[in-house]
Amino acid sequence: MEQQDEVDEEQIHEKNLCPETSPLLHGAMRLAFEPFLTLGQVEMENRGVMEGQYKPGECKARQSVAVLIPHRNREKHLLYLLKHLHPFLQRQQLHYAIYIIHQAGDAIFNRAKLLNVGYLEALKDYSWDCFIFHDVDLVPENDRNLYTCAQQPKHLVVGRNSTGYKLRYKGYFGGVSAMTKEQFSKVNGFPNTYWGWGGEDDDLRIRVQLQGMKIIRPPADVARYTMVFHKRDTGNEVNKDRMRLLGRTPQTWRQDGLNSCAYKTLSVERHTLYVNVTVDIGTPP
Ligand code: UD2
Ligand code: MN
Repeated sequence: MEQQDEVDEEQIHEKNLCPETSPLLHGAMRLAFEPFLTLGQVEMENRGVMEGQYKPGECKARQSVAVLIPHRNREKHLLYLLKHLHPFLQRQQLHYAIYIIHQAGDAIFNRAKLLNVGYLEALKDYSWDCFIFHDVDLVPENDRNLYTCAQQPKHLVVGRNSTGYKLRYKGYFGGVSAMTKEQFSKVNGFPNTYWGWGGEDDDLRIRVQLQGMKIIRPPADVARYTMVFHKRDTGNEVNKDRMRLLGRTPQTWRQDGLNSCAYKTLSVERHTLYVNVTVDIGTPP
């Protein structure tokens, strides 16, 4: 394994860096959600992807990006996302991998903690430059919305179909966001203590602001998503404690985050189109 990596690195070294703007981009595209789509079909359409990972053949990618998707019981959404995201990322000429972080059991859901686990587990495979924290049900509509990291944390969802493509509120940082390895470790990642729906995205924004960083966004006409319709899941009830927790973030962020993320990895399955990490993240105290 080790040796194989070295050979690959050498071959890449001889390639030129990919252009700043990929010549493969299409811009805005119509998305189709075919009811009879299968995983096998999506695999056939993405022959360059192995164990969830892809490197452009034609040039050396400018960034290595891990896409982290928290997941439980949304198989259809996952299939649609894989269908659209793989070609989208390939048109951006990125070296990338897709990680699904699957919460085991049916206790209350914890999106933020799953994303911390994804970050820690993905770094065991490769020293990724950039992490994309990605809802399973959001499909990007325009490939000029680059899944790369910048000098500042980046929020990629300005608008989506269900909210008239308007930013929901000024500090909104939910849905899909991009942070470098350094930016995310500087804020100690997400909190682990938000169980159920809501608040965890605002907590991450507060962490970012406490470090003097500023959230940037692509232009509104580019940062557009379709959210596949869904109702609130059972096991992800509104977190009634979220406002209280958010008030305490300046006091808690140092103790609650990457450095306190305790979990048990139950399995790591390397499927063709994604790495599936099944994890026991426990239950609220
Ligand atoms: C919003 C945010 C989301 C998050 C959430 C509050 C947008 C577009 N998204 O999403 O980022 O901040 O509010 O927690 O504003 N999930 C599962 N199975 C479950 C429950 C959740 O896979 O049973 C995952 C899945 O990736 C989903 C994400 O968690 O997309 C967020 O949950 P949601 O889609 O139910 O919440 P939503 O759309 O209000
Ligand atoms: Mn959703």
